[in-house]
Amino acid sequence: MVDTLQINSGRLWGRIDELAQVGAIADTGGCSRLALTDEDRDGRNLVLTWMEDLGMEIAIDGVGNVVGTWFGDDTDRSLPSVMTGSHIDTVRTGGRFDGNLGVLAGLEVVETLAENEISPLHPIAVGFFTGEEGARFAPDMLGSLVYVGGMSLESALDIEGIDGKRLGDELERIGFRGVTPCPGPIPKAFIELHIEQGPILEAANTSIGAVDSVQGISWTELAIEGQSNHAGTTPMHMRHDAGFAAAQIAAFVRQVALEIGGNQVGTVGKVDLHPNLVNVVASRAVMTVDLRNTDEALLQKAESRLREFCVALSESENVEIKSKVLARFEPVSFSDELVDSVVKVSKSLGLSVQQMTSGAGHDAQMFARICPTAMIFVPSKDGLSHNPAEYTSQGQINDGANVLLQVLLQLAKEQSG
Ligand code: HGY
Ligand code: MN
Ligand code: MN
Repeated sequence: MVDTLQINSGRLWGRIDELAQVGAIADTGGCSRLALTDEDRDGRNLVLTWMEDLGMEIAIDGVGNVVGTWFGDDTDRSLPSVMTGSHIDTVRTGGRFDGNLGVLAGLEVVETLAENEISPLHPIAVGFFTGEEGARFAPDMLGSLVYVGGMSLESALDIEGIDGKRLGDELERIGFRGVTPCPGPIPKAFIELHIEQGPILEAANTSIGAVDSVQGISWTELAIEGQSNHAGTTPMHMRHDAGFAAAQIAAFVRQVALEIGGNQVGTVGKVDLHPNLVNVVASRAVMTVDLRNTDEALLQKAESRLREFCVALSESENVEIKSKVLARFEPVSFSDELVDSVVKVSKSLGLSVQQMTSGAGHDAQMFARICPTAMIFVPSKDGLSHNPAEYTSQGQINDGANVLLQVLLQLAKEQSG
């Protein structure tokens, strides 16, 4: 009986642990696998092995997205896949669940169907998409953006990383410059399981989040040109201090987020000073600003407040400030019907569930451009993520993966259309 089918919790937990050993951060449960590094390559090869062991047909596209497709004995190969997946690249201080859970739970669903000889009508595809974090090569959700046709392959390959490397060269170097064309085949539907990475579900003591939207994202790089000078001899009124300007901007980002209030958030996560020495007034600062809001108009307001602040600051400090957009995605809404099925399946499994938006960006928000899409969240302990101490219990993982199993089965066993 498919309704009572359950995933193998121990097997999924074991794979999460095994993948977390790749790029493991010592003395923590976390891992560091920035996109297209050796660690990412090793993680990719491990997951590829698991896909091959499941007899999946593997497609690697020009930007390194990997999609494994599984066909049951009675699957109609002419039908579009029902797709799930996420990412296995991490931030530098990554946890073991962010992204990895969605990919490995997808494989677990396939293995559960295969060992129970259940053959859905539609093929089931599990993907991991290149550079979802955007931390090394911006924007975030890069691979899935190319997969859905939101960015050309050529422009993606020419993206320069924070270390000056070219994305296409790194893809070649790790052996994941595939030949499958981009954009990729349009799935019947896309459903992604992910940890919440925030405090909402835990605070509400709710097991499942039925995610109906993703907030807007605005990433800007600011390059501030001042003048290096002696930290001791230069009178204060003669300084053009890029370090001071960067600090002012970081403080302003916090201030404008609090002033706008509501769902507005903002942070400065990266600042590089030059020459970065104790006794030299910094001549140059390169920094990033991450602004987000569920409301597009308010996000634009935050962006224009930042621009105005930078204009005033460049005059008062007599520095030049140049800005470059690293990522800009408007808020995205998911398919009501698919969100509803996440709610219904959760309830049928006796799980508490609430509808919610996502504060983080996800590959699903790109698939929402081409097919019915939704997400399933499970709680994050203390709301922590992008931190090696990120944690979700095995029971909570189990709940989320069983919801994914049933939603995928519903989608895959019906006739399309
Ligand atoms: O930045 C994000 O929201 C995601 O972690 N890529
Ligand atoms: Mn993620
Ligand atoms: Mn992340």
